[in-house]
Amino acid sequence: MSGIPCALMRGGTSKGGIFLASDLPAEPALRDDLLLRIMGSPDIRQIDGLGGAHPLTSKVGVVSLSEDPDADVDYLFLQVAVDQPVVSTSQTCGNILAAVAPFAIERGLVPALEGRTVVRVRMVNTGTVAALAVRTPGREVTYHGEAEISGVPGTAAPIEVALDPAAGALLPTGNLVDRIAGVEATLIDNGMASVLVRAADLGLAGDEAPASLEADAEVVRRIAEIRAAAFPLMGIEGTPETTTTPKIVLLSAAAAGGTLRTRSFIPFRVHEAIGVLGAASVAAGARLAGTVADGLATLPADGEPMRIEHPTGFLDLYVDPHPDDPARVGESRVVRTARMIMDGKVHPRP
Ligand code: NQM
Repeated sequence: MSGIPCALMRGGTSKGGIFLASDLPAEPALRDDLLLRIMGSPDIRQIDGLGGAHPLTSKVGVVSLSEDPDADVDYLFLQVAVDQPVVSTSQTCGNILAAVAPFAIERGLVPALEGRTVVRVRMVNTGTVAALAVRTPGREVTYHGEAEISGVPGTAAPIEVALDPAAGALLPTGNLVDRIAGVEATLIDNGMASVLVRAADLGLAGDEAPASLEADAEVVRRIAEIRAAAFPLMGIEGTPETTTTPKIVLLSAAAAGGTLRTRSFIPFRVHEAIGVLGAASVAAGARLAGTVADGLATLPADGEPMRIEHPTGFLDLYVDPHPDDPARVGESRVVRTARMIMDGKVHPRP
């Protein structure tokens, strides 16, 4: 039994297998076939693999040294579908990104400095770069610390994440609001292709539990209609069946002192929290006057973070206004935590 070197890590509110690219086949079809067998897909319980039977725990990060002078490492994100034989590269993941930085240090791709080590990561899926500051006392990664993030029990070492603005158009249709599938929507991409819709426009309060939204056949049907209408307008490659974008995010006024309250369809299951880049895209929508968030969002005072409320708490992040263009936004900054859960060898299903 030889097995494949693999770290099982939590990154933010997600979990997945993190691999060195050199430990996986270079050919995408062979790599994807192997990852399906490693994660235990397709199977709603993923009983025969590493996957946790939910999209948030069926994720893979592939890491290698970068040739980009602006980055230390390249990070390819792969979403392994739970119940379909599908592996998608159509999005990146800002939560798993938080695991990639300590992994790169642990594997010796980036030398640890005394105290704090910044890892510059090129997100291969989107072409944008993020800088992550990892605590490295004694030149070793520590996962222990005082940072708390909603959706994860306990505390851990903070990882400060600074995300460049998305490389492509923030508003793919050029409009602040489009009318699609009979509803007003803001199609926006600040790192995650997202469709912002007012919960009230679908007859919802916006405080519904993820399971109750998933169980509501009419809501599920409307979300699918909205996604199908948005898909061709957002310049997303592939087909709605084999991609995981756009995400549909329902907005309502904040209920706990934040900027906005959200419920995110990613795109079939409802997120228990919210994705990092998903939140950055919502926050960008809140920053621009005239989007569907206008009138619902309560913007923070200068210097304060935007607080995106979600089903298990909130995600605080800074999305700077653009210095000279009111139709764009600047850098996004957020604190995440990560943990090495297991580092060893995984034995794929034959
Ligand atoms: O938006 C879930 C997650 C994500 C994505 C998803 C993410 C992000 O929470 O940056 O992190 O939207 O599929 O892992």
